[in-house]
Amino acid sequence: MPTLVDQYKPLSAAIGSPKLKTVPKAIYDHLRGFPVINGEVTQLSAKVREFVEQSAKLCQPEKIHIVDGSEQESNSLLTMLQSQGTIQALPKYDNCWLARTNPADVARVESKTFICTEKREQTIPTPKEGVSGALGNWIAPDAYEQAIQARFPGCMNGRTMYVVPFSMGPIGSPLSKIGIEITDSAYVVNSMRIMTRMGDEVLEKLSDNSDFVKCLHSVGTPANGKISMPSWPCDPERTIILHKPATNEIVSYGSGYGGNSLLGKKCLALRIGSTIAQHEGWLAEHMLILGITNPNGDKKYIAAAFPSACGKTNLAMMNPTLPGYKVECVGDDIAWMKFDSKGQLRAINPENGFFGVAPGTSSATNPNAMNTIYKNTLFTNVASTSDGGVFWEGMENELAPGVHITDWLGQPWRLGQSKTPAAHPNSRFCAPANQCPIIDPAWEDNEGVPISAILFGGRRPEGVPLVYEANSWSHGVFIGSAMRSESTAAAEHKGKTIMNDPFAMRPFFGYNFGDYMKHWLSMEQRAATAGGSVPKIFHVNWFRKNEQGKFLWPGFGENSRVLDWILRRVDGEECYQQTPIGRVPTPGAINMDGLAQRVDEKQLFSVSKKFWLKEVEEIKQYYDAQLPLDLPQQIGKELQELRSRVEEM
Ligand code: GTP
Ligand code: SPV
Ligand code: MN
Repeated sequence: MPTLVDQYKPLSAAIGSPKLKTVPKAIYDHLRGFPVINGEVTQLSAKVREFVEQSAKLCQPEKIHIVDGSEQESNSLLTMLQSQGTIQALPKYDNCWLARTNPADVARVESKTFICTEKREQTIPTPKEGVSGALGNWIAPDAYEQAIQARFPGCMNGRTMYVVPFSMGPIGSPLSKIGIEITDSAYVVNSMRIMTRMGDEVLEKLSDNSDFVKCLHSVGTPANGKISMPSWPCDPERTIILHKPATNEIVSYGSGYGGNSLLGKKCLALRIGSTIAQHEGWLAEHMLILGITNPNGDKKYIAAAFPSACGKTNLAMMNPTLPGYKVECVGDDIAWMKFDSKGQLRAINPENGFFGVAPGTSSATNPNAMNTIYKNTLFTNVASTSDGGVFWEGMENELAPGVHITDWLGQPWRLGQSKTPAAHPNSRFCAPANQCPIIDPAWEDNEGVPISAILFGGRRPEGVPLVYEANSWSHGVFIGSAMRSESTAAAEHKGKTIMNDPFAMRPFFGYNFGDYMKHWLSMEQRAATAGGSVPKIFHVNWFRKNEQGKFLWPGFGENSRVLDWILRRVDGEECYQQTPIGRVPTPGAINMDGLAQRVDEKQLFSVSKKFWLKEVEEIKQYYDAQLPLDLPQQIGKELQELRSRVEEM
């Protein structure tokens, strides 16, 4: 009889697994007979070991791989993924890879995402009778268990179960949180290595009774057992993303895509994160963080919440067109923010990489992103070129002459002729943050960077000015709660409709949005008690259009002109005029010197009574339908006051 070690040596060699650590047999017994092909069980704290054992018992993998985070490990997993046809090499660049997913698995699935609490109203506001709630999905504890039992038993049969220890936030920062993701996807392991701090170093931080967020993920297998695309197994029919804040648990089944499978991101850092933040008195938000230095050398940090695919990555990495300004990037998607002992709001980026929208990214619009992604990057669902590179909509001017393009589905594609997009509209690059040429020197500071202003924004083709400032903190919280935006390809929504997306968090709230607003309102007192104050709040809209459907504002680097005005407002300059909706720049206050395109400032800043009466009415209808019982009084009052001001226009 060969020993277990002998038995599995050839297997691990076959998949090009990293060095097999010889493990005493007793340890296999500990993991109930599941062979461990990488790492050592003794590395695991008691609680982690228990979680791994329970997961293995449920999922019945062929073997277990404790991920160490090394380059050697990553390389061998990439080689394996390549031999399976999941990824292809992009020899034009350095260590870059392209994954093509099953076309049925290309975005987050909001309708299949649930939060589990004892009572429904802990998760979602109670809508008006006959109205379906649009602020998250609740699942009862017994249904949660059933959902798991209907999908997970034996789901990793014949597969490797990877144990991924990761830290959201710099390892050891008092603001960071540790998670353990168990997954049967090597694509996920490699993506997590980019997006989080991952591997041995994280395990070392966990003592026997340290807590961590338990994340269980499987790409699944369809109920009929037929995997339609073996290079990208998934189970779209039964996909489900579950969260249980009471026990800090995340369970995801059926999808390998982004926010559905890289569980540190939206699941931990936002949904579970927001519930932890509520208890601990801080904020977990869908926000970029940037540092901006003005020509006098004065540096400030700004956080901004825009819905998915509405410009966070672009703003976070912008090259200002205004002379003398410098922008540096702390993070492009998520901010964890807490008032320090002096009452100054401080933010960390819990992530370690960028999972950015590819289409629209180019040397003209975001050169810093382009200079980040040509090494050590994992692309998903972009098009490829015959010279071993990538292509997507927006890169037309960067094509080498004579190259052929293969679209994201693997079909030949011709510029100017093909009727379908070359890259999926939600195709992404996954690249290490420290490769960004303008990464902020303080981006990994344990204490976080001081935040001077908070921006809300969205895609508003009509009626909403380029920028306006809230009159007060509670007015700002109201503006966040009333955010709306044109839907994008980042989730499963069809067509372009204006959707409510409060705080850009609609898909990511971990608890009742009414309580979330109360939590935000309470920050003013929290700051004051500590001897500080809350940052100013602004609303921006880069996407207003004229009658011909053309953008009124050039956007991208030109947005520095808006940031300049915002910074001057933070410094107390009287460069605003009061309107019913808030404070807008006085004519001429936005620096338009040297702007390449002529801008219709009047149209860009106009605040129309007709539009805003309708907007106020629609916000009211939204609150009445979605939050008849849960709307904080203060927010109702802000809406009332806005209505009166608009009526008096
Ligand atoms: P998620 O990663 O989904 O959260 O998206 P995001 O908010 O980071 O959006 P991103 O910066 O990737 O931008 C999405 C799309 O909006 C891209 O196609 C950009 O080219 C486009 N975009 C970004 N900023 C601007 C702008 O200032 N003006 C215009 N017109 N388009 C912009
Ligand atoms: C978003 O949709 O806001 C993203 C991409 O940042 S995902 O990670 O898929 O959530
Ligand atoms: Mn996002």
